[in-house]
Amino acid sequence: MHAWPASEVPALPGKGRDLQIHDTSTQGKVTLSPGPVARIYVCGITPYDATHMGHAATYNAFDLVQRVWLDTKRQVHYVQNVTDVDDPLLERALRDGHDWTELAERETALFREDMTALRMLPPQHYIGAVEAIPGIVPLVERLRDAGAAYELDGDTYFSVESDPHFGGVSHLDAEAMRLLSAERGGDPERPGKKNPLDPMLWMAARPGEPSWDGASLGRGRPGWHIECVAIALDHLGMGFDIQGGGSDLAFPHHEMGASHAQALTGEFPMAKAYVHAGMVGLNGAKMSKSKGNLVFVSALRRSGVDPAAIRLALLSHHYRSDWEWTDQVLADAVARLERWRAAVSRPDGIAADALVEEVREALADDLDAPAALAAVDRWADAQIATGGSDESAPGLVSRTVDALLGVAL
Ligand code: 5CA
Ligand code: ZN
Repeated sequence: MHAWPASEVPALPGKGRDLQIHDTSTQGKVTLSPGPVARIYVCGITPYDATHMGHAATYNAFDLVQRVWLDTKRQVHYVQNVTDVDDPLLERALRDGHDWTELAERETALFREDMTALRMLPPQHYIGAVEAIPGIVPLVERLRDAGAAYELDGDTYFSVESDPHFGGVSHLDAEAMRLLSAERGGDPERPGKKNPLDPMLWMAARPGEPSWDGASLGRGRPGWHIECVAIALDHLGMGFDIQGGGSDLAFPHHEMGASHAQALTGEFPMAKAYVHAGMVGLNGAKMSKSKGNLVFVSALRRSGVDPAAIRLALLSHHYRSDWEWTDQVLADAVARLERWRAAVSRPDGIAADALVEEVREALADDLDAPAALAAVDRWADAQIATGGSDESAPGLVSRTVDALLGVAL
């Protein structure tokens, strides 16, 4: 699949610092020091509805990761998937009488537009589940042949007991795992499984559903976790720097994915850090396609909201916190954008070299975007109040805000 166009990232004077980031698996901050090419996998959308503020906030967090790494003069190898075949997509298409491929294509196209408008840097590899199937089948066969997977009435399940590190991403107890598994696509109640938590790797063809040639597995379609593992291993290999997504992916998705990859390769860990963004809510509940309490990026854009203001609204919350989308959040962002634009529009200004370092420091410390915004606010307020004599300052601030925060002033 094609991704979306990249906006230019201005080069800043000097060099940023290495990223320290909270890793769910070690339950603390880790300092990542990738080689010349940093490697990141971010779980993509299931394209059955438009991009909402929760999605946008999560992708914003991982866009900041890229920007911090680029500022350390590294290259970034970024991979993202599109879950373009899965239960929720098929269910929505059936409910609305749409063709599931058309639904997926339409919503993926809209996602690309939203990401472009928000200046999110694109992945180098943007891969759909359907196009990954030829790579998924042999992985499932290998797991089965190694005794890490088994068949149940034609379906193939992964055995969580085959990975000695299972549980090490999310650190949940058995009961919490069982509840979340039932809530998030698993089937802990199905009789005959070795362990109720075992997730499906390959689902045998069901009447009325799309299916693909699965070689010795029979016709069917892939499970959700193996999709991301196949794509990540194919394009990044083991031991990549970050696997990212919202906190609702820690279990079962990232836990199971890590176990699949570790059982397949005998190596540990799949990712050096598992990074999770908080959940954005609306009216007291997590914003979610299934609940329908949504604010769409595309709807705001259509109503004339500047995408830079949407981006500032996302940046005004720490990526790890859960927060609520409100009209006030957006109004504050619109006002901030106006203030910053007025500040960089003065012909001269207050020297900004220290500001560049403050923004760098804030982001390198677990992506503290609110601290970065506060630093720019201080500069902008002083600039509007008094101005200064440094002719290069407004341009430098503008480039800093663009390069590190993805906001075009
Ligand atoms: N296709 C899978 C990942 S492989 C999936 O979870 N798709 S999704 O469309 O449901 O979500 C895409 C991303 O947005 C995931 O990282 C998810 O954790 C994140 N996300 C979903 N809802 C919210 C929310 N309310 N707040 C923050 N992030 C969210
Ligand atoms: Zn995923």
